[in-house]
Amino acid sequence: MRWFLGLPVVLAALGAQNFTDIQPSPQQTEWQDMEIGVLIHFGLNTYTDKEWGDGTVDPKVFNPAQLDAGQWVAAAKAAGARYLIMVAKHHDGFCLWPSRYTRYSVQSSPWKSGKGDVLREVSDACRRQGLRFGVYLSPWDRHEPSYRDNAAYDRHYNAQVAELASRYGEIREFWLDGAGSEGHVYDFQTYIRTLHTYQPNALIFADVGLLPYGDIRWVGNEAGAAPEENWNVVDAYGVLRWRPAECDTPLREAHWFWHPHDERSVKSLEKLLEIYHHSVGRGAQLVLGLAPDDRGLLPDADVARLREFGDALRRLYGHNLAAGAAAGSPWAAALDGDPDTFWSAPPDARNAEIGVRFLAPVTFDRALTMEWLNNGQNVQKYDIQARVENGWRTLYTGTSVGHKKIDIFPRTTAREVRLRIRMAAGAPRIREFQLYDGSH
Ligand code: FUL
Repeated sequence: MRWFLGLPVVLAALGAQNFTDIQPSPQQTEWQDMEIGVLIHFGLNTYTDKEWGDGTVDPKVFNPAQLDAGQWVAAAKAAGARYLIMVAKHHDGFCLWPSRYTRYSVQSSPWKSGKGDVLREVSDACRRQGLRFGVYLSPWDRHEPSYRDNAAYDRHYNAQVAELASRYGEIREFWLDGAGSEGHVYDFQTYIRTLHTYQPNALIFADVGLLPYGDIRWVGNEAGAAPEENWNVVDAYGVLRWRPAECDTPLREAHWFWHPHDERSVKSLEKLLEIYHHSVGRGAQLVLGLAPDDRGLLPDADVARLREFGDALRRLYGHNLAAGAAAGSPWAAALDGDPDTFWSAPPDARNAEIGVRFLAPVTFDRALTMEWLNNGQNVQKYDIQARVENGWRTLYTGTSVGHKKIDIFPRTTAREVRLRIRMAAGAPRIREFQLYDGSH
């Protein structure tokens, strides 16, 4: 559950907003292009077989003798992840960096004789291997004594935000998780102002109650599934804003932290592909939860599954058949496999058609469509059709497209395929229309 009930929401006194006028920020479109990230949980819970610690565990249990952040980052990359969010502090209050504002941290652990800094190791490894870095700092803190006093805790949390934002280089995403915080009032505006002072490009992930502050929204479940109809602009307390959805789901069934003898709960490749198609394939972001074990390493089973997942994606989406029909086509910018170019219908058009004509029949079982979002999300209704012996056959009928839409249908062989956009809120702009054969 992630609700901040009783959060005092300042309603922006804005005039009437029009859905189709809302556009993403450059930081948001850049973030949407990353598509896959990981969220890493590691801390005292790793040593106590718990998902939620109560803040009383002695930091002496924390001693990851083989900690290797480079291994975590390499495993995430093999799965296709482009960013990593590190849980710097979970609900138990234990800090993975040496904070000046508490002793409940790595400083009080035997690991590296209290001189270690997990955040430093992870942020360095991300930069070395080319992943963007983000942090999760739980507002709910079951250890910190000042938590009982709202104003005192605001000062504490805000000081920790400043520490994180000023010490570890770029923070791309800042996770505000609402779990456990029912009834507590936080000064989020000040926290975010502090964050943005040091990190003007950081995007705020926020769940339901925090939506007014969010640049990225929680999709609403931990199953890794966005709705088939997925709009980037959502209304929060009367304020329309671009807030793309992020789908967070753990690699191991229901477990964010590592637990002993739990290899069986590593999700199957088939399950992960379904999750991918229900998240990235529906225009949302996928964030897989990874959990290093008590040695400080991702277990072999998890590393192997992440690689299998990445390999499967590279195999499924490695050969775009539509690119073969790009040369000389009026829709070449949508067919060329280059997401930096797009085809646009005339400004007044509210429907459009993109045709793919091959010299010889091709066999495919899925289409991948991407909308050019800088001017807003427009497509509302579309069909994917193939010309077969007795005319056009509809292979798929969809609603929204957004960043990316992957539609899987019965394997079909045809020389002509078309994307028919039947309704759009503004001129349809298509970055990519691609075809793949996933069953070869
Ligand atoms: C939830 C937390 O309560 C879980 O422990 C985990 O951190 C997940 C990602 O968010 O709200």
